[in-house]
Amino acid sequence: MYSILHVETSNFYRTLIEKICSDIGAEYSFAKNLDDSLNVLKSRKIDLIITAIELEDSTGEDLILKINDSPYKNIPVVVITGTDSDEYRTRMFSLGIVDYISKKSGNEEIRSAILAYMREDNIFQKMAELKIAVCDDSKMDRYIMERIFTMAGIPNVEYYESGDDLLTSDKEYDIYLIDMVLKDMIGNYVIMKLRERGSEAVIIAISGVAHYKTISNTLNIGANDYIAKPFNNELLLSRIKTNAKNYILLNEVKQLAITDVLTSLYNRRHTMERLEDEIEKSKRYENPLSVMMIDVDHFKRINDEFGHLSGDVVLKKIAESITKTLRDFDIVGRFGGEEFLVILPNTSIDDAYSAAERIRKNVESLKLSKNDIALSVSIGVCQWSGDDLKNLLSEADRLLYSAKSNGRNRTER
Ligand code: GH3
Ligand code: MG
Ligand code: MG
Repeated sequence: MYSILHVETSNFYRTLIEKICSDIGAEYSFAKNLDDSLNVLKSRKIDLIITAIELEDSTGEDLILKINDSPYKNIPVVVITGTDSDEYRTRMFSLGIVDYISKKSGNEEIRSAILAYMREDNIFQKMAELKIAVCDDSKMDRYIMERIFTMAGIPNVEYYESGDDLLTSDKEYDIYLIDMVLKDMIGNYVIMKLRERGSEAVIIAISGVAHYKTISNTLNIGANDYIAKPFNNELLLSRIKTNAKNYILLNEVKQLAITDVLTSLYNRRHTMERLEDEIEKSKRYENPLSVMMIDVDHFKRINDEFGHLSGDVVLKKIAESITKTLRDFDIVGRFGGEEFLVILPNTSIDDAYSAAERIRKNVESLKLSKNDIALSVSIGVCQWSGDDLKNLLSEADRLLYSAKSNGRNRTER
């Protein structure tokens, strides 16, 4: 949980910030003076410090100086104060605070500032899950970077001393930090190779050579950013953070673009794209490929009897059940309202039929808690026989409709 230490003497602001924290789901700790603040910092993990200027026994400035010289120096500090002048602001920012909010700002402004820091922290947590590769032939620089990452609490970093080691390892990373002058090749070659392979990772070039032509060329061939050596720890980290943030947000958007909101399955467009890919793969490797078209039986009745919202719950449950029944590499998409398309790579019609029967039986045994709605699906399943995508889908559809006309809760092949 995101945790805030508030250092303040006014009860009014104490109540205000405490209320904001409880609204946004952050943990609130309180201190009136320097010693209490340090005790709180010692006793629990704090993600953000908010301090006033006038404290019981000292000033916010004393507190910041004390923190800057302690193990807590990386915790962001925000000053909220009634004392406001350009000179004072400048002095506070020069001590490394991240924000300066005037007490004249409305509650909304204070609230959204705190919320923004909380989101930032959330991104940082996600960043800790990213895989990072450092490729640098200098042992010293690898060592420095290792220290920076360790101190920042970023765990998944691997180090390579040559471009060849990196390119021949079959590992993929989310972020690459690549020294431009390696012993065995130039960094640009490594970047080009990574992009050629289709990597959409963040690539940050690092170099002591800072000629504008070199830099612009490196960015043109596919680096996202460039950092000059010798680098400043904090600056290196924030450049990585900024790039990681864009990368995380972009991936979230990409994920949203292929996902069906209700069921979290792939949406129709993405399912079709995947089917095209799988048909291509089957052609190339001559593997069998099968598909299923699944449709919920009498779904209209479920909506009519129990309401649209219960209908939605049913769809989610069925989607979950289908996914659970299949293997990880099978592809499940929501094709229409209550219709699902399943792609089964490397699967013959016999195996696909057995899988379909498992799905059918699992759905049949699903129970919706209070109403005991009887659920079933009909399934058309067929193997790709060299036809194009359209014919494959109409064949699956035709089989689905004969399952319907033959009594529903059936699989036809
Ligand atoms: P059959 O056994 O022949 O498939 O009958 P059915 O009632 O399932 O088929 P029909 O195509 O007549 O009705 C499908 C219904 O699914 C109609 C539509 O309102 C409902 N539906 C489509 N999308 C959603 C959705 O997202 N949520 C809910 N609750 N209902 C949906
Ligand atoms: Mg139906
Ligand atoms: Mg239907």
